[in-house]
Amino acid sequence: MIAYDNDNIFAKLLRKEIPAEVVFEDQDTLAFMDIMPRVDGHLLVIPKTPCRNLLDASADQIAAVAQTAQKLAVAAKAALEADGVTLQQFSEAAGGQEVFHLHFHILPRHDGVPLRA
Ligand code: DGP
Repeated sequence: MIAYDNDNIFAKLLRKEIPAEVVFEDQDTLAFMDIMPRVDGHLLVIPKTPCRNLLDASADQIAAVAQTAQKLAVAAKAALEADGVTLQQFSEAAGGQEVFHLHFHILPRHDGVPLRA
């Protein structure tokens, strides 16, 4: 496993070195708007503790992030009157990961509206 990089952008965001549009926070997780939304209401959920991706995550980190993701999926679907929700997670560059701190994408979906590239 590749070592966790403390200078990744979400680590900086957790240290409040860069701003974020935070929508939810609890003891273990933080959720904020994606800066390059692929759909209206595109959210990201991250654990507050260091974790590179799903391949590196503890059971506690997965549980915490999944619980927050479910909470926010339900809330976002209701708030945006969406028809469904897509949850995505990319691990390592080959898997499409660009920021190397575990995150789940929450993408509220409306019938017939594709994800932006
Ligand atoms: P990926 O690692 O491929 O799952 O994608 C990373 C996502 O993080 C991408 O949708 C854009 C988003 N992102 C990158 N930099 C920032 C940032 O500085 N702030 C926020 N809010 N989102 C970011």
